[in-house]
Amino acid sequence: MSLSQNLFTRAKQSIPGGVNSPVRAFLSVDLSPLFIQEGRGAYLIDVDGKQYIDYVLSWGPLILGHAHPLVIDAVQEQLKLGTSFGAPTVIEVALAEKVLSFFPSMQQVRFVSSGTEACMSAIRLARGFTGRNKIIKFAGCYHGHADSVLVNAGSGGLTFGVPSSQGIPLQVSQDTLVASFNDLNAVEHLFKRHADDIAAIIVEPVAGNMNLVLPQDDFLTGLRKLCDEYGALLIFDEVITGWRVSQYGAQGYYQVRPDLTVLGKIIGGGFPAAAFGGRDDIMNKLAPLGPVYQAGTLSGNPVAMTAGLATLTQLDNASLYDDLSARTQQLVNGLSQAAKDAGIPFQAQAIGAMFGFYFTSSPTIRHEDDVKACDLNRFKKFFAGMLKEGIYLAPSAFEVGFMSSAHSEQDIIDTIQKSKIVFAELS
Ligand code: KE4
Repeated sequence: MSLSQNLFTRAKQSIPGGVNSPVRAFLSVDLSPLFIQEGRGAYLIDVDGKQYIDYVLSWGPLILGHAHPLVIDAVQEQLKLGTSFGAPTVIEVALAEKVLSFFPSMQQVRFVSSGTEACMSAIRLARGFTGRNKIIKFAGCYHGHADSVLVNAGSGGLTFGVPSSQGIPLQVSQDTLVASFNDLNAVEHLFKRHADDIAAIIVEPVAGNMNLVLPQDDFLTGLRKLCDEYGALLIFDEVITGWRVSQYGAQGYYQVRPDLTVLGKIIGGGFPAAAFGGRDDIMNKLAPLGPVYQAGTLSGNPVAMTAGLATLTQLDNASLYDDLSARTQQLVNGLSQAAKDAGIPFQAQAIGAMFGFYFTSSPTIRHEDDVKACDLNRFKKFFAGMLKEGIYLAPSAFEVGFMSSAHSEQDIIDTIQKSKIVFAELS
């Protein structure tokens, strides 16, 4: 038994499933999870001392890699001043200004402690602003685990084949309308049926919780037009895509302007932080100015704000994104060629510093059903083989991979080389 396996047995005595977030349990890949001792740049070191090239990066936040010295130094200085005050600080204002500088669609931003909290608050704000109740989401998209969006959810909800959680009152889920990603006709049909009661569409503009699914040419502009036509708000959940698909998120990459944006992961630089923001007329509805209540003990926590600001300060750099995109594309091209050489039906794609791969010969991945039709057993074997070779991928066929500026050219070459060994075992 490895130390990780022993620790997992111990963890299950005191924590449900031995984990504090379901996807970490490695259930969908039928393995025991690694317990991590340290993160260093592009690498994870587990409690048994084995090093892995990490393409999960804490599920996206660590675009600069683990323990970036500028982030660590800034946080250490802040810690000497205290950890939390429950009062305004200059650092949260500085981070707010920095966030707004990347997203011109946002005139104000409110910090919270998780993407779930940010999505939940953005939806409440949209309902308060419009006076309407219903929202439209997309099958396979994940917006955290608040009741109103844990319907046909992606990520863990999809990984475990339990698209809708128990414990959600029927009357809550009835206000959540679900369409298929990339299906504008389905969205228009919902608007025609519920015209004056749809408060908002919430969408991952690039889906990252049913594996990577890109918006097809007119999808995002079509959502914008429908929201304008029917008086609903367009909410872009950019918890993954913010500073990931480009330094200006998916809204910058596709040039589509949402009314509200949700941000998370990278914004906290590895600490618990998230945010939601948008136009003044919408944000001014929020307490203490307006009637939509939202609050949080650790919202704007100075340590998390410090880590976020230290991170975002490094991201105001076009050449960094050129390098990230090039490295991600190099990885995807290398994996695709290795699979082809081994005769394995395999597709892979990248956008910015995120990537997805699929065991299928179908060249198009347009929505959740296309991903579910892929060979999930082959994914499991590939995941296990790569882990054995020291490559740490997301332990689910419904998640994506992430690149950091700490990944070297040699790391990419090594990853591709090791994939050749694993693909050969699959053929
Ligand atoms: P958190 O509450 O986990 O901080 O954020 C929820 C969330 C909201 N929106 C999007 C697009 C997200 O991807 C997430 C969280 N992502 C998952 C995995 N893709 C986090 C990993 C986990 O659940 O453990």
